[in-house]
Amino acid sequence: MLLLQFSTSHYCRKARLALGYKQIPYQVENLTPALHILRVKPLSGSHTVPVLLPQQKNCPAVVADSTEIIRFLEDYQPNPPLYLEDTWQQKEALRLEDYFDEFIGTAARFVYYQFRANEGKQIDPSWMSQTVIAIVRSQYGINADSAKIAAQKIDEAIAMLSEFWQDGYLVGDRFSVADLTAAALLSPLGLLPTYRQNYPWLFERITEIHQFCNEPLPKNWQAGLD
Ligand SMILES: N[C@@H](CCC(=O)N[C@@H](CS)C(=O)NCC(=O)O)C(=O)O
Repeated sequence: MLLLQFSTSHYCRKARLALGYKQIPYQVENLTPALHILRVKPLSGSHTVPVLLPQQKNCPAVVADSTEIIRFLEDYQPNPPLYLEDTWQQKEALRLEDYFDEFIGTAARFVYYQFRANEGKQIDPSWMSQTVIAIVRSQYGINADSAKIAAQKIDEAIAMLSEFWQDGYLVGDRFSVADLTAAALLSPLGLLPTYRQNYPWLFERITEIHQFCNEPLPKNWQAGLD
């Protein structure tokens, strides 16, 4: 299998966590933001990564979008499962996956890039990195005001997670697509000292999930503790 990705994208991390959890061998092709469209658009008709090319008999040639990738992987290799057997619980897990995809992953992007352009500039002050950050901020309309609204959404998600994650799972009594999605899409916040200091349990859980999904933690993960 070949995963087309941006190495730093948290939605691509979500796909890698699923591949790693199921211990499916895969390779990655790292794309350059903006130029990625030339590679991705003809394949999926869309402009986003991740895109998975299963390269297997009796499989679709292209699976685009992290949610569709997990749906495909669950069918391709059901064990260990990311979906839940109980119909109500499974519906709830998919609802939470969608909530984290649509509201929290996008909010984390705002908070993260606002930080990287300001207090977190020293993490990588290079021209290359700051140019990518400037392009992303302009593409999504990230500024102090929009980042503040995003931070409120993140606070709500963390309040919800504090009820379930301190000693359990988001749905039912085992790990599911909901926990995986929350871990992937909140992982960019691990670089922000305020979140690391205020919610140590959150990052312990994200770390644990990376370990059993066989996925390295984000680069500079330690910088959040400095
Ligand atoms: N709903 C999509 C979201 C993916 C997404 O937003 N990917 C971003 C990177 S984090 C992207 O490809 N941005 C480039 C673009 O929009 O042109 C998924 O879950 O795969």
